[in-house]
Amino acid sequence: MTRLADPPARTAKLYALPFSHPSIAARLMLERAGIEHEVVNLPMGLHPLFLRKAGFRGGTVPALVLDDRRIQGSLEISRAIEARGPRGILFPIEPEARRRVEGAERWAEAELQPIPRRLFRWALSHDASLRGRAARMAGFPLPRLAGALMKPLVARFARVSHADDATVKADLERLPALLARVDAWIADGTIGGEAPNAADYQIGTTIRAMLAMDDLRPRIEGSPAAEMAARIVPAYPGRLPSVLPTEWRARTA
Ligand SMILES: N[C@@H](CCC(=O)N[C@@H](CS)C(=O)NCC(=O)O)C(=O)O
Repeated sequence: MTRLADPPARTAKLYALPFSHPSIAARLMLERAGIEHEVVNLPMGLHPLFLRKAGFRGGTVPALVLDDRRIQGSLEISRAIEARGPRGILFPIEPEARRRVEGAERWAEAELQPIPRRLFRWALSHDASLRGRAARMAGFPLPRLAGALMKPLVARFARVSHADDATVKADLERLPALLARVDAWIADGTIGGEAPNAADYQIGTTIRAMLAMDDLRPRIEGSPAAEMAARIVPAYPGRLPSVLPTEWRARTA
């Protein structure tokens, strides 16, 4: 009997935003696992509409179509890639080591990942010229007009991520303790090893996003976390100029 050839594996499709650190994490994990993929960069601000149209339930990137399944969220994506194999590509095979990497990844997604997003959204909601620049970088025609139209959208996104003065100030207060935790994981080998794991991608891309922000970089550069992040993402797409009031910035020093 003639055996039908396996159908060709379909190219995975990653829906992303160019400056989105979890989107960059998802792309790097696909590359690490050698999964052929296409990246679809969505227009910032309108991305939830495009995601719904593409059949996703939620409105956030990264969102991935892999083997005809829709997977949304960086934690779900790392697990789907690991499950597809090769085994051990993103999580250690040894159970205790895996538990530590999962814990670090989960913590980083919940505690660390929102910090650069919140600062970026706070900045966008306070600075019209930045909105214009972001619109231009996102490829909108007529960036000044797009920047103006973005104002209500930015206000909405700032609200959902609690990008208000009190929360951004609290993030700045917490930053040294959060970074110390990352440095401790590098020291004990949970992350920062020769072969990056899922927590390296989650943490490294977030720290790299922070290093691209002029208000945060001075507090991070020179640390083991900064060195690890630069290895995970050698060049970050974009840079956020200093936006914080001077007296807030002093809190990170
Ligand atoms: N924590 C989730 C969510 C990621 C997330 O919030 N992504 C942002 C871009 S960095 C987004 O798409 N936000 C849209 C929204 O807040 O509606 C993950 O790791 O995938």
